[in-house]
Amino acid sequence: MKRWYKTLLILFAALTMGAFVYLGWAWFSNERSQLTDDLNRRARIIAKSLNRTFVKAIKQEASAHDIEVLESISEQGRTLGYFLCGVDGTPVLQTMIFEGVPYCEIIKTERGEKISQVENFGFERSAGSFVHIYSTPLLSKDKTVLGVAGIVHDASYIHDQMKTAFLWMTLSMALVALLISAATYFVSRLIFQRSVNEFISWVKEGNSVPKSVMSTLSLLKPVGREFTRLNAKLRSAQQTAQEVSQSKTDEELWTPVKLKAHVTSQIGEKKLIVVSNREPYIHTKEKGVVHVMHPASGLVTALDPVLKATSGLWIAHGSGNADQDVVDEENKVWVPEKAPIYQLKRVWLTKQEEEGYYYSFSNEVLWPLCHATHERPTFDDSAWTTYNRVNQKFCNCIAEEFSKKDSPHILIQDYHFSVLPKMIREKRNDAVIGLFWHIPWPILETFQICPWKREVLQGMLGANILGFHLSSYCNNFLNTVNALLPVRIDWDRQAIIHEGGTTYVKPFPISVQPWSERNLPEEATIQADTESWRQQLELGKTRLVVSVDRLDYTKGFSERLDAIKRFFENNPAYCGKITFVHLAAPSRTHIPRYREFDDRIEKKVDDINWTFGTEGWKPILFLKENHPPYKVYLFLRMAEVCLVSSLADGMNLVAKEFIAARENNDGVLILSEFAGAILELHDALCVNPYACQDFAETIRIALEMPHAQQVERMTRLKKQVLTNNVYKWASDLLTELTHPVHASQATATKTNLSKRS
Ligand code: GDG
Repeated sequence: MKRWYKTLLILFAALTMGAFVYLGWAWFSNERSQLTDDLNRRARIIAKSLNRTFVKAIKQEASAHDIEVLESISEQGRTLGYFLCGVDGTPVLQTMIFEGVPYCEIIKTERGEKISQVENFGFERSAGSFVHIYSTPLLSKDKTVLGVAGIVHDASYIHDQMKTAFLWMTLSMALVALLISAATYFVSRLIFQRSVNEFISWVKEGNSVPKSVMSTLSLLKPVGREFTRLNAKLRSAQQTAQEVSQSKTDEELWTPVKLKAHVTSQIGEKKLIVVSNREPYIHTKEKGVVHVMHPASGLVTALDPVLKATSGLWIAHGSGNADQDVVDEENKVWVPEKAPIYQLKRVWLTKQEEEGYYYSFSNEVLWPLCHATHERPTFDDSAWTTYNRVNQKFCNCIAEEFSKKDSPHILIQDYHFSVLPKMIREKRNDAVIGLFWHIPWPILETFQICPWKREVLQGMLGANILGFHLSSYCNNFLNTVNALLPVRIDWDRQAIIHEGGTTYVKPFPISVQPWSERNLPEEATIQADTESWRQQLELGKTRLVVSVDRLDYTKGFSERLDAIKRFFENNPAYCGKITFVHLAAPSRTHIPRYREFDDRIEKKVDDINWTFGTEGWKPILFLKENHPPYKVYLFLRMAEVCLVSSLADGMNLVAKEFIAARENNDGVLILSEFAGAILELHDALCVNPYACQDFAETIRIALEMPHAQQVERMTRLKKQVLTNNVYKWASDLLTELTHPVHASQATATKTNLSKRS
């Protein structure tokens, strides 16, 4: 039932009650005033008819007959008597003892002066009975006040009648109130019962209480919310315990189960908040049906189990076209849908905010600046302003989650949020904040062209921990900060000591999730699908060289194509025998630079295919679309060689995914010396993508490498990748974040500050 309907019902009951009370009171007042009016009228008639006699009496000119007439009024019905007061307010003549006659008072103030006729009346208690008193000034012919005449009536019958009426009214109102309350109660019960039953059945089934049910029960909402939270925690703990007891994996190997157990022991009851631009679950709507999409991203893969283990909160930009439809009033949705364990809180951005913060400042300033691939950043003041505004928006959203008791633990992802750590620190000084930077950090000379370099650095220093993939990026960052800000660097501990505290800068090389965990089909199906793709793409018996990248200028597409062209020029015998397959995912197509880049690459591919292609053979298959992860896996398995030609790359996950996909431990990885992964993958063939001739020659060497050598190298590479997988990365990062040093530092700064204040 809608909330407004419930409110309306209660309002109706309250209004009806109010109306009854009002009507009862109006009737009561009306009765009373009618009876009073009767008495007033009667007293006025008597006073008028005796006026001459009263005047005579007050002037002490009354005859015995006059006195007799006056005294006889006490014998008439309810009239008890009269009184006369002089101009000084003292009684002159009276038929009954009547103490404290306030009705003579007016005369005192108007002594001897001319006034207009003023009546006075009221009820008094006299000698235990209830009387009505009417008084009126006695005037001479020239309107001079001579005194006051008063008529006294027995009013106890009014008192009795009103008492009885009041009793009846109270009784009947109590009855009406009882009836209305009973009716409201039964109607409410009737209406709410279904929702309560539904609520109870959700509780019994152990699921989270859905929004539809919650919204019908505003009174039970806090209970429902608390229940959902506890249930998620319980589910998470149950799942972890079950998985730990079932897992028989190698002690050395990091698995989601081991990560969960580790994180639980590290973080305990504390709530972990992860912040990223990209959300881990996207709700989309097609023909009115809502689907949940789990984006293929290393970051999501690594942090999803962490959130599941802690039953924490993930805050991200809500980008799906059905995202708004599924969230509650706090913009949160429980995920995963079938067995909710943690909450995803969505931040909504306007087109203008997305344009300035994401496309412009993040991807047209920080992305080219940090990759330093000779692409000039586009500095734009308004984009910087919007970037800050959006970071502040995320900060406010995070602050809504702070509990008074515990220091919040916040793990921020990537260059979209460089100024967020400082903003959070300003709101909550005891927060423990980590920022992981997924792209390289350039040398000082490159970074310092940024007009807002100090603001970016100061923003980042709000974090307790700054993570990069490589030590070299950490060193570049330390050098940059050292040169641009008034700080002290502790080079041994890789720490920056600044006015806000200490920020540690450490390397955490990211990695991949084993393919076996990604819901792959049976081996027979994989084989059949491989064959089907070969037929579909008319690959015949050609050998495959694969590349998988987002269509981004940093990935070295152009240089790779130059090397392929040179390879065919140098080795014409390979024509018709090798096919280079590019799985290219369109990326940031809203940015003109990216659209122009796409066009240039397509033209280059066309040129090579035109130059070397023959009837039935294309040297390059440029497959431009968002390929499903299973297809990526099939091609990484199908190919003999994988080409990664990044001009600059924080790590490069594709290189590691290729290694992880090699079922038979064969195949060759050609890896750019400018990809972060090169530091771990020593058995890859290293190339400088700018050196066209060497690159082309390396392709030939890879294609001609003896099988035994391939296996020897690939076995070592695989051990490296599987041991240092994405779960190890997440565990190292969280261990550092939850390290007691950071929590104690945060508390110490807080104590110092409060002492100062
Ligand atoms: C940033 C840093 C760092 C690619 N095409 C498709 C597809 N992919 C998947 C790959 C891989 C991921 O996207 C790309 O990861 P990379 O590491 O290669 O590159 P970036 O996107 O630039 O990532 C990078 C990374 O963050 C992690 O820190 O390594 O240096 O630049 O997983 O398989 N996936 C699907 N369809 C595609 O068409 N499903």
